Amino acid sequence: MELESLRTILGVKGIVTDPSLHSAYTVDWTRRYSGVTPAVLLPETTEQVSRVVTWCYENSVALVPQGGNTGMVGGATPVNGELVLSLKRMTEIEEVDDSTGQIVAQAGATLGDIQQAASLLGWKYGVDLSARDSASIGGTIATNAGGSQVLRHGNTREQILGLEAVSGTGDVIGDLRGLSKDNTGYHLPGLLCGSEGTLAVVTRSRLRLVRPPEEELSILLGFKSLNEALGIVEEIRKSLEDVQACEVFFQNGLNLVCEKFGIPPPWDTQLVAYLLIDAGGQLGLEERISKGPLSNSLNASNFVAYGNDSQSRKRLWQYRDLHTEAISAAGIPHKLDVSLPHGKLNEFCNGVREVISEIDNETQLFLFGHAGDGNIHVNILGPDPDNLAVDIAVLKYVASLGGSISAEHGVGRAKAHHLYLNRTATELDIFRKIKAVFDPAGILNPGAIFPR
Ligand code: 2HG
Ligand code: ZN
Repeated sequence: MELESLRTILGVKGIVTDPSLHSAYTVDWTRRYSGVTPAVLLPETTEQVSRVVTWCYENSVALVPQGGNTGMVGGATPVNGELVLSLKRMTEIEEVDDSTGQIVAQAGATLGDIQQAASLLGWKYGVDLSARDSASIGGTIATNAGGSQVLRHGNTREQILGLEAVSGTGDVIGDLRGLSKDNTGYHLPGLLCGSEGTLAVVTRSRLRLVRPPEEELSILLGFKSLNEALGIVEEIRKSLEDVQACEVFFQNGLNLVCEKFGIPPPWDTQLVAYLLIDAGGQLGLEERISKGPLSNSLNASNFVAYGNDSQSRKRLWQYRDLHTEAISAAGIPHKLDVSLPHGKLNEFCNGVREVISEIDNETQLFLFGHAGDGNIHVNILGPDPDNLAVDIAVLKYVASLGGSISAEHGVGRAKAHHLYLNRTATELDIFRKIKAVFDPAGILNPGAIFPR
């Protein structure tokens, strides 16, 4: 490939052609997807992104946009030798507007950078997830990332007030005015958010901030039965005041986390399920919570632990946050990020084990996730990476219960072949037509969302 023109656009520091320096960009976080690339492109400005994409459009060269490369569905992996367009050098936080509670940043700033910049001015960004220090804000927009506080603040899409992006023809589209009301036709930010780099490359965004709570409290609850734990989740969902996260994990995942990281378990007893509840609000949280839907469990249970300062909250959160790393250290898992409709979480968590063991009874199954959103991360160790029999059975089971086969991680390459389980042929056809309008040459992230 003739890369001289790209070198001219990006300068020597903006293009990496040495393959020995590519591994951080060509293997996804799970290690399940990998590829090769002729070059990693590292623009510093929207103008450079636009010139690069224009060149790719004119020369029919495919590229894979990439943020922090923390994705889990092969959505930013150059599996067919595409160029990698990394937004890593576009990290500027351009503005934090104290009067409106809005922040403007380039796509390569990390989620952690955004959170920190907001908090320095007394604001909070409403999205949080454990990869905060590596995940780029652009990547979270491209995947409409959810995380642990969706219950309170919604997904990434709900935070976006304006986007700037580069379409597949190299044109710069969108705006960052941040108008509270703007009904001038189709809502581009809503469409581009979650489009996984298949329609345009997000370069900058204006995001909504929220006021941080006066007080925060985490509560870990242990249960001897799954039904008991999940019963409370429905109660919590009904009375959302103060609750900002409601996470679930199980004994086998907790054991793995404690073993791998050498941390003591919360209690010596082997239980079944755990809920980690996070609340934030005006002072007096503990008293209000003790009178709410959790009151019975809090008063009656021996398995309750409180975290009311940052250190003790962190200690409780590590049991949940370290699941991904602990499982990854034990092998390369099949990861299925799914969501269930209200009232079906219990049935799914009880039934999925059987669905899997009917196909392969030597697997290890770890379930954990955002119970309050009905979002479970199904991690399966055992089957070969290319053996999809178990994956397909689980996804079909989810669809049969009315759930989504991709809750918050995106479709990427992992789920592209299974989208028909949730989308009609007509919808998929409309998707393809929309893609062709934004990306007529089909150069943006080919193979993601739409199978090649
Ligand atoms: C989380 O909730 C992430 O911790 C990762 O979405 C989930 O590792 C996973 O499957
Ligand atoms: Zn998650």
